[in-house]
Amino acid sequence: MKNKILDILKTETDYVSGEKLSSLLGISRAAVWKHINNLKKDGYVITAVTNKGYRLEDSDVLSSEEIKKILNTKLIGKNIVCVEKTDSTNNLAKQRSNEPDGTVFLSEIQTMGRGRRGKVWKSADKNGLWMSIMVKPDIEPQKVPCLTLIAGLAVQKALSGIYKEKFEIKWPNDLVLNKKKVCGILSEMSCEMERLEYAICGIGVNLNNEAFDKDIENVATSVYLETGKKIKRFKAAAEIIGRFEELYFRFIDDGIESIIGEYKKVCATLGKDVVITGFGKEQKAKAVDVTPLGELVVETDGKKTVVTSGEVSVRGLFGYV
Ligand code: BT5
Repeated sequence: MKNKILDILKTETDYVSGEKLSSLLGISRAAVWKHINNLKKDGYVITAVTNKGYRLEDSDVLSSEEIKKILNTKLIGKNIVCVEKTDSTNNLAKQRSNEPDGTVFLSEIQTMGRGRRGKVWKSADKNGLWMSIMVKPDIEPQKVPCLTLIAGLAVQKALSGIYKEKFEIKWPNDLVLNKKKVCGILSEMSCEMERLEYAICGIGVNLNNEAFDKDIENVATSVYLETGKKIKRFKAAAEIIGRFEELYFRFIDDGIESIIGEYKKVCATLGKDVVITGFGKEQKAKAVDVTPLGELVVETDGKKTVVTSGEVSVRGLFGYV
C-alpha cells in the first residue's frame, strides 16, 4: 500500500488530498496518514499542508524498490539490502554472507568505511554510493582480484555512459576524473580450503559531494564537482550494477582475457612514470602492462617486475595519477 501511495504521489507534481488517496486506494484517511509517515521514515520528503494534502518533494532515496524498478539483471541485484547506517557495507555483506549469490548491500552512510590495508574511506554522508556486491562464483581464489578490475571497469562504463567527461582508472582500483579520485574499490573474500565461499566487491563513489575534508581534498573529487550535475543515487547504483553483471558474466564465460583489453584502454596508469610504495621502500618505475590477473607490470632499468595491489600503492611521479 505504501508503494501505491508513492506511485500516485510521483505522478502528481501538485498536492494530492488525503481524501483522494483514501478513495483511490479504498483505505481510511488515518491509514493514508500512517503510510505517509512510513514513507517519511524511509527517507522520502513529503510535504503535508492542511486542506491541500500531500506532495512528494524531489528526493534521493536509496531503496531496493527504486533500484529494482530500473534494473534489468539476471543475478546481480536480484536481492538488494539497503540500510540507513552501517560501519562498512563490506562488513555488512560478511555478516549476511548467507544471502543469495549476487546480493547487493547499500547503506545511506558508513561510519567506518574502509580502504585497503587499514586505510579509511570517508563516507559518513549521503552524497555518495556506498555499496558492496557479493558473488559466489566457482573460481579459484587467486582470480578474485579480477573482480576488482571488473568493478572498476563497470563504474567507468556506467559513469561514461551518463556523462561526457573522461573517466579513467588508476591501477588497480581508483576511478579518476580530471586526475582526482571519484571512486575506490575494496574486494575481499572468504575461502574454505582452496574453495571460494564468497567474494565482496566494495564500491565507493563520490557522487554529489560539494566539498571534501582538508586531508583528502587534494586527491578526492566528486562527479558533481567535476560536471556540475547531481545524480540520484539509485540511478547510479542501477547503472553500475547492470554494467557489473555484463562484465561478470563475460568473465565467468570467457575469462578475464575477454575484458582486460578494455580495461587497459581506460587505464590512466599505463605508460606513466610512477612511484611504487611497498615492502618498506619507494621506487621509481614505468608502468608498462596489466596481467590477466590484474597485476601491474613495471619496468626499472630495463627489468620488468610484477606487483600486486595487495602489496603496493602506486602514484604518478608528477601527481596522484
Ligand atoms: C580504496 O582504498 O579506495 C577503497 C575504497 C572502498 C570503499 C568502499 S565503500 C563500500 C565498501 N565498504 C567499505 O568499507 N569500503 C568499500 P585505497 O585505495 O586504500 O584508498 C584509500 C585512500 O583514499 C585514503 O587513504 C584517502 O587518501 C583516500 N580517500 C578516503 N576517502 C575518500 C573519498 N571519499 N574519496 C576519495 N578519496 C578518499
